[in-house]
Amino acid sequence: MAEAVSLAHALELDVAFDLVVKLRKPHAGLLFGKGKLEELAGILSAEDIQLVLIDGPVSPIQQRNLEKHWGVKVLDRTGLILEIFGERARTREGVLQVDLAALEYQKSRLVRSWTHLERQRGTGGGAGGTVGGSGESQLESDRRAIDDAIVRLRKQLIKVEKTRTLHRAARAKVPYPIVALVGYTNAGKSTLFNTLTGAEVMAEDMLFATLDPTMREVELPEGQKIILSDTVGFISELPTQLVAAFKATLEEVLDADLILHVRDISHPETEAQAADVREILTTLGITERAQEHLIEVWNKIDLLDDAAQETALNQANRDDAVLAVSATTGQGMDALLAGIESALEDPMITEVVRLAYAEGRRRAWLFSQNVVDSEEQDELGFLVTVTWTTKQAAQFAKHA
Ligand SMILES: Nc1nc2c(ncn2[C@@H]2O[C@H](COP(=O)(O)OP(=O)(O)OP(=O)(O)O)[C@@H](O)[C@H]2O)c(=O)[nH]1
Ligand SMILES: [Mg+2]
Repeated sequence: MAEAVSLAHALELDVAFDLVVKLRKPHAGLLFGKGKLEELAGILSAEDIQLVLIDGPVSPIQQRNLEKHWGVKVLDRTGLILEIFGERARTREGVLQVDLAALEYQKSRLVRSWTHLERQRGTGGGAGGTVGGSGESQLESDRRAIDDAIVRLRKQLIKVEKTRTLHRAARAKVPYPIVALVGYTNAGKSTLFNTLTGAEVMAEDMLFATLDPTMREVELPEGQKIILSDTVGFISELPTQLVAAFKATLEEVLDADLILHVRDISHPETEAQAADVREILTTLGITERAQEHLIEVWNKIDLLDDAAQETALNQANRDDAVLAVSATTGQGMDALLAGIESALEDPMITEVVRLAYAEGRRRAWLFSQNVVDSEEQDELGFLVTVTWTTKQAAQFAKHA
């Protein structure tokens, strides 16, 4: 509920009241049972409420019926998140991506309603038949209009993405590894980005403060330079339309040499948030092995009490893949930079290894190391695509 309220605040809405409603069985047409429906109607009119946010999925029919019944606007979680993204989008690509996601959402919610049927053209007797004449219903023409708009947007997006691919290619010529910050919204990615780069990206106690990716150069203690990237945060039940629309942007994350998973370790739901982030990374095509290679940055340790802070620091001491920091006080920044440096010394690389049919044992070794992405065969033997560290590559070479 706290998160739902934060989402509302992200749109600068005044939250008049919040309520957890237990639904034993959602009503198909109205979501709520009769009693609850009237109880809520009473509160809505007493508080003069204009908008009801339902933090979960609401079917198009339920939404329409509830709006009619209560005389207010109803938004579900996906609708709300799309609104926030719509307000935040700044770059041309961001705007196009959000528009596309919103249209996909709208399309999935077109329902046959009475008003639509009444406006049906080309059917019905008499003079009605001359209007439009196609016999096409309003619903069908709405759907077609949305489809047309989607096609237009996709074309524009492809153009913008091409430009960005060029930029990316230019960056690839710079021999600096890319380090990407990912994490749940409000985890402190932008604050960390600012602390590490001296930049002034907007960092606020607000969900989805960042939408468009930002990159900056950072020098590590031993002089190695990297490019650090800050990007949009994740949230549980991130609308699939948004994941799809932002795929191009997020794919840059997949391309990073190292991913830092920034977590708000002081948040009561930190474990669930981390699980959501991992799930979204998987959806984006980040393999399990690549995820094992990422570094977890446990942020906001300044907010933990002494005992919890000690536990976090101990865990970070034991585990190379965990670093405990505070982006606001600067605690742990040196260790973080050093951690990035050593992780980059042994980066994951993907390559194709050729093996003759006689090299069954070497092939078995690859599988035992869990580094195989895929495999093909030709008349000479196996072509094994592997993702591994340089250390593993060297071990494999020794097995020759
Ligand atoms: N106490 C404390 N607060 C922090 C720390 N890091 C970030 N914050 C606060 O957490 C809030 C969110 O920080 P952001 O940096 O905007 O978070 P983000 O991950 O970029 O969020 P999105 O862009 O919305 O995904 C801000 O109010 C920060 O001041 C920290 O280490 N300690
Ligand atoms: Mg941010």
